[in-house]
Amino acid sequence: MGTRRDFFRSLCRTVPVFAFDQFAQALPLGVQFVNVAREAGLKSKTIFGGERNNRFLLETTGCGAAFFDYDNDGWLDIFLVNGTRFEAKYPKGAEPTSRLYKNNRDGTFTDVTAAAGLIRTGWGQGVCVGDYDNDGHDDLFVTYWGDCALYRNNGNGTFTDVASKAGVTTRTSTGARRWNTGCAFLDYDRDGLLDLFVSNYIDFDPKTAPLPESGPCLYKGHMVACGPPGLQGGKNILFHNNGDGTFTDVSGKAGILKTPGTYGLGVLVADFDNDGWPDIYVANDSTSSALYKNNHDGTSRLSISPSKRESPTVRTASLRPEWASPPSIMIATAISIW
Ligand SMILES: [Ca+2]
Ligand SMILES: [Ca+2]
Ligand SMILES: [Ca+2]
Ligand SMILES: [Ca+2]
Repeated sequence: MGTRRDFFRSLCRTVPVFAFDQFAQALPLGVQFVNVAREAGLKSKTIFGGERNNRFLLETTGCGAAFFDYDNDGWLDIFLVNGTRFEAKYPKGAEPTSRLYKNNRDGTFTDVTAAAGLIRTGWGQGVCVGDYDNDGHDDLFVTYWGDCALYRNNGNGTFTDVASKAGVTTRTSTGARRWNTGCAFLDYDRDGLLDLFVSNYIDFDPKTAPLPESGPCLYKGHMVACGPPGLQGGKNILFHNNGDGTFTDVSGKAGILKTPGTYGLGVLVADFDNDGWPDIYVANDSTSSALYKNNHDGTSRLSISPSKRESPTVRTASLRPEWASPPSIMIATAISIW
């Protein structure tokens, strides 16, 4: 940590959650931001749900972004996740897609999405960056409602989605469609290979999801779809990197599933207790957040304990009092409701 690149990477991993000490170091008081997106060429429209009305909870979260140097030229490029709309019919070739912008080194960017092989339309959510195969080229994991994408960086300006082959689509055996949200690459067992954590909001099915007219939920006088309280919370996943291009779901033996179902959103990885092993923080909607302490115990080194849950409305880390000087956490939830 400490470099500008690390700082931006922390943003990419955890769209709604930032490590406050990183944030404070990088942005001194008095800094002023000017929106230069249009002048810089970042003109693609972010699409996520209905333009005038949102019927489903799924339409309310929006998308993440990543700053990373995909072509190793020393200049940060930008990947913007995009969503779609239930009701819209797009002409072929005009469907919304996530975007990769190459840094032109003059304050502007060029859209290289198609050339990079990153065209895909779906309900994209979050993105995290990591070189999971240690070839020197940063790869992308993009979460979706439905199958996630693991874009292997081919090192020549193109990417290939290898999620299926790698075993990280998060597709369920029951057919339930996970609403994957935040994600993070981390080497939880310190074997030199980046593992992958994916948070889940709920398993969402529009056929059974509450609608605004089904009541009785109101927001500022308007009928809105009820949730997430009352809905079955999702289960987070920890994937172990096998070192051969595949991953294994170790959520059960790692203790990840011991956490009651929650409405997981952003994910932050940091060594909260300064023991040299990365821990995992998940910002949950409407319930207390979860802090998974890495136990690095014994031969398996897989045991990670969920933090003790606190009162239902508290959105803070359940930091253990004996932990010395843990990094502070600032939470900015990405949820927007009408
Ligand atoms: Ca670059
Ligand atoms: Ca790589
Ligand atoms: Ca590992
Ligand atoms: Ca630790």
